[in-house]
Amino acid sequence: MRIDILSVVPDLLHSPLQHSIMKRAQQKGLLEVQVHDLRDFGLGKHRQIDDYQFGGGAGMVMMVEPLSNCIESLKAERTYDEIIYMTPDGQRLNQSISNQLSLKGNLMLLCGHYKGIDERIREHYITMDISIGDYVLSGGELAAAVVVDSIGRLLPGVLNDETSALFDSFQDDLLAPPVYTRPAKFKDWEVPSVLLSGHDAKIEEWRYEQSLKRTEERRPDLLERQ
Ligand code: 6GU
Repeated sequence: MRIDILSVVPDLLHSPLQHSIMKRAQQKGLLEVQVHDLRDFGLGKHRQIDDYQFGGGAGMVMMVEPLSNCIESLKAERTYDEIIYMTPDGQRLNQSISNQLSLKGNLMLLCGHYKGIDERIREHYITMDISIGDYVLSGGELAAAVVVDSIGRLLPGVLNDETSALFDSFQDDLLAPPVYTRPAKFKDWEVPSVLLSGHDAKIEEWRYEQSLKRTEERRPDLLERQ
């Protein structure tokens, strides 16, 4: 999968995608992420990319021309399955959306800033709008990093144990069960004995019960969805 990210603060995106699982995904050639600096498409001597909004009001708007030029230059190279605008007024990201996006070939993510982008870009290029939750971030970059991470780890071959994404919280609309590692006893805190029993079927049953209990207690809304 290839993901192109358009940003006015490309540095914000470099570090989050260069560690751990995202690093491995890229090293294995399963994921290619290219970050594009919108300033490179800015107009005039000052490489202008934003301007005052028509009709007045505080806050700058990202201009149509630099955005269009950047998007067109990428579209000339390949076909995009989705051109996604990262915005608080988008569809709220969930595991189901990440699963669907992980099946695509080429994605473009456009990070908004300031008051947003000229609406004509949304009308003519954007095929999907994503928000990562009901709060406002200074820009779409951190949200884009969240999207890339959640998609990247789902690509076949990225996780070491191919099955492990299947047991993630949310993958079946249940939260993940508690986990423990050595030692089996610390102070007088003991690991549930079933996990030490070696009885696979009992362990699986216990984990499922714990998932259900945890979901009922913490996120009953997930159970109502089923
Ligand atoms: Cl995608 N962008 C911004 N600026 N704020 C957000 C968001 C995105 N998702 C939640 N808050």
